Amino acid sequence: MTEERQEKLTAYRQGAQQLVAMVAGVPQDAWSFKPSQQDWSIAEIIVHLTDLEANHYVRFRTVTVRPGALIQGVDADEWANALQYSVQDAAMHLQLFTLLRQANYDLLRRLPDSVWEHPLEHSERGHITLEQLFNGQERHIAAHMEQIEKTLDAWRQARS
Ligand code: NI
Repeated sequence: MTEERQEKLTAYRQGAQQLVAMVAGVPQDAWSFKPSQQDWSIAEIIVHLTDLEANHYVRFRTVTVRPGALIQGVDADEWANALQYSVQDAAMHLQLFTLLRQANYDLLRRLPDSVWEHPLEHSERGHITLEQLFNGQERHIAAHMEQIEKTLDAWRQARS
């Protein structure tokens, strides 16, 4: 295992803890607040993160077992609307996210180097490796944690 990959795996695992810590500070009233009609609420962001983690639960396993597998991308807004993120139980999803990420981390940290090079065919990103797929998912949470901060700021301003 390269040092760089080890660091990314650690960051990936810590991402769940950071999200849980951040959300613990969000008042219950703020969870469903939408800064605008188009923006997601914090609850919807949590469901989105969980759906992507669940997708990657399957993707990481599929590509480990079957190199060259076809992986279907997710249109985030399409999923949010069709799956009614706004009425989903976000607190339950946060628990699910934490478990899925823990299970993914436990799988990934044991994979031999050769498996990290397994190719896959992503419907939007094209021909990539398992390592590139993981790197994308590791980075995904940061932008949404920033989005949660901004949404919370907007909620505070709307109340004052
Ligand atoms: Ni996203």
